[in-house]
Amino acid sequence: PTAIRREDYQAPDWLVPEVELKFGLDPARTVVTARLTVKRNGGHDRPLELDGEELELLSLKVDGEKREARFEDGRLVVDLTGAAATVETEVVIAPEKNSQLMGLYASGGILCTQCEAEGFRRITFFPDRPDVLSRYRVRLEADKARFPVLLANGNPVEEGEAEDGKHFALWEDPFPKPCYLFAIVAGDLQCNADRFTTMSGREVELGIWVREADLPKTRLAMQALKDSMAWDERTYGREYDLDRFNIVAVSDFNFGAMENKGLNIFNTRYVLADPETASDGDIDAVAAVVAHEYFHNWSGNRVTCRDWFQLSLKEGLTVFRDQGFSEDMGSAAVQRIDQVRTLRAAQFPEDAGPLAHPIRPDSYMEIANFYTATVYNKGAEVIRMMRTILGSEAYRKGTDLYFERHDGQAVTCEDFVACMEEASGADLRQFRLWYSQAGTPTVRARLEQVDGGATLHLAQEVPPTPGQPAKQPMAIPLKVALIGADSGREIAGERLVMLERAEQSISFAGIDEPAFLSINRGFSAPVIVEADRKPGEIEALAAGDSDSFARFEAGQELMIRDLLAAITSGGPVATDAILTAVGATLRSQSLDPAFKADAIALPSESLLTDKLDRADPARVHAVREEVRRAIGNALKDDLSRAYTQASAADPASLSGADKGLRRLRAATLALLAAGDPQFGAGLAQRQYDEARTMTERQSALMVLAMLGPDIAAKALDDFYARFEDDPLVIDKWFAVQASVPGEATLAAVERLQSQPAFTMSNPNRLRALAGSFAGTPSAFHRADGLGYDWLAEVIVAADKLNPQTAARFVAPLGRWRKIEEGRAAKMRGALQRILGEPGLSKDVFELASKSLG
Ligand code: BAL
Ligand code: ZN
Repeated sequence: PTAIRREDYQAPDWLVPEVELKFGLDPARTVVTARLTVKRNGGHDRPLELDGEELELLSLKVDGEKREARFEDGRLVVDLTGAAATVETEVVIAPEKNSQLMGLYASGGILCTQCEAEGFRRITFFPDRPDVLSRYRVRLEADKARFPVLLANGNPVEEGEAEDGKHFALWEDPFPKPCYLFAIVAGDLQCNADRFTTMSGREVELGIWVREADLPKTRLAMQALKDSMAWDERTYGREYDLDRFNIVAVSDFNFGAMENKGLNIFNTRYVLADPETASDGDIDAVAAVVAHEYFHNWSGNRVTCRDWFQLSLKEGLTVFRDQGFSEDMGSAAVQRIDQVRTLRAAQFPEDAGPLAHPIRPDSYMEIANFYTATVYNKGAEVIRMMRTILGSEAYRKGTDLYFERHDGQAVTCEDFVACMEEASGADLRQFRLWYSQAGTPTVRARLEQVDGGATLHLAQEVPPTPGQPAKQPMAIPLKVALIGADSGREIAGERLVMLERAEQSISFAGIDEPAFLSINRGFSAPVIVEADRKPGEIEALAAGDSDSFARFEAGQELMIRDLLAAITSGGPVATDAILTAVGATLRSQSLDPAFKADAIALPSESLLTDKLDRADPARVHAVREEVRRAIGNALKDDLSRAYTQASAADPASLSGADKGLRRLRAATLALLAAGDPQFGAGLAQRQYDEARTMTERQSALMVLAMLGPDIAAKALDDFYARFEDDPLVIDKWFAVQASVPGEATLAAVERLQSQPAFTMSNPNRLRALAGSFAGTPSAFHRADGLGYDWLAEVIVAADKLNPQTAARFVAPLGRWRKIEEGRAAKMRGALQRILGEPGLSKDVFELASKSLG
């Protein structure tokens, strides 16, 4: 496979202003008739080239005349003489055979589509690129008994009966859109219907379409949708624009959800939720994803991407928008900790590894591989930094300008930044490096105090990444405050420091008491801070930094310091500072429970591994367990008290306060069980037996599973029997067992793989097993390398069905540079075996070859 490069972009030779599609829907044999109005774009004499994949062409006509088809490099080439033409094709596709879940496919009796990024070419011949925008008119015809509901983008125009027990529906979307936003659905679905009145008084019919049995589980998603619509009006001045907004839930889905114009298609996982079957985390994720997809209506659909290198234009911005929604709907402080945790777990390793790429990549073999934490989450951090630098008001002026100027266009990241500059008057020339340079910058900080003043010395370094050996200094916005070492109060209030050079010093006047440095408050920049700390400084900040994120961060820094010292020295851990910090957090009368839960959690094994040179995962696990045990033992009384208090959460309530209590209950239970397994087993079993919510049940089940298979057997059996008919909960049953630390987990995973309920063809189920296993370092990194072999086999087998989902499991093997040489060699061996497979997809080939790199 060859690489496609951003710098090679060329405007399309032909535009397609109008598209008329007719679907004769049948799972085995669907006939798609397409009538494209094409217009020559500029003064060239090149033919029209149409992408197509796995299409059986029945006929081709140009301006009503039959033509012989000609193919070059897999594309249908149509010679045209004039400035415009009508091109008609008739093709056959087989949705029920489509295991890639790209294009038109069948999921549990429902026919549905996924076109982003390049799935539309699996439905009909078309210039499948995001800068070709068309108005669509779509006629669907299908058996009425099997497919009573027929949906497409836009507004419904007509419906009626057809021959042989069939019926039809005609839909029109008045907004020109790229084909990746095309969608249709046919199925036996029921609707949770509601309405929303927009800020200008337009009535919108809302529908969430699911299988009848799932209707009661759509209430929370509907509420989230209405909240999102109102929030986008309030916060960004963005109003919905069609008469209908439909969401459909399907069980087999590669992504979390998809923002097709007026017809979002969702993975059931992000629609169906109630407290009995979904954890609080799942419920929050439903709201965030519903918001995300809805917000795309402006950031992505009305203004779209010129080419796929610009993916972060819509994804970074939309993640930032959904983060803002979640912050406003819940606790902003806790949300920010969660966001940073996600970034560190998923994006920092990407930026530090062989797959590192800028948020606007320069090249790709398979675009599906670039729906990454870098493009999404670091992309969101880049937008957030712009808001921090410009201020909220100028940022909003910038987005207003962007949406107004580029409405109906396919544009670039550069266009967005230009709007921000124009609206604010700021100079973002250097800031643009965030779009082009990969790698997480490290900022070294040292506070020097002399004679009534303080100087902050900063230095930055951006590490080399594949294809980018040398980097320029970035523009890094750091929120900084000084905290009195004795008084504990802010002696220099928060200010924004712009670090723009490799080294820079900033003065603070009137500082006449010893000061501690609170830096990167609120995580104002996605960087790694390495601060020179005075004795007692980090402990003091962990106990009382006035910024709640910085306080959390100081606690983490303290834990990381002591854990890493023990891991590298080979000796026991000095736990005093950790115990003091965790104890104080647990006993605090002022901290909110959700924050407490975050603050007492130890940094993950992966995060510790990332900070080490060639780590031994078994050693990392052992040291971390030793600290968990020490906390559980030494703070048993504090933990028990917090556990009991947290047990007062109202099971019927989804308020932030009650969710926070449940979070703290789970965190304290896990530590109690680490300290005293027998006591913990009793407590967890009781919590399981008495659970009224999935949050309580799942956290108890996880603790039991970690205590051992015999201890967990009863609860696992009960869990399966209780939720046998609920695939999303059975995914949890798989995930819990595959997430148990230790080398014995592989055998359990192999047994789970041969369960009748396991299937590789369902991405959620595959992720529940393989994703959970590969995400559990002490299970995956067996010294004998069999964990790697297992994953490699799964990747090869899954690749034959669904390359996009299979490729998602390659990255854990690519982290070999971080792991001690014995295991690293086995990881490389597994990658080599994958690459040796004949017929490997582009998706897996690209990631495996780069990972070996
Ligand atoms: N556009 C793909 C799914 C999402 O990011 O919303
Ligand atoms: Zn998105």
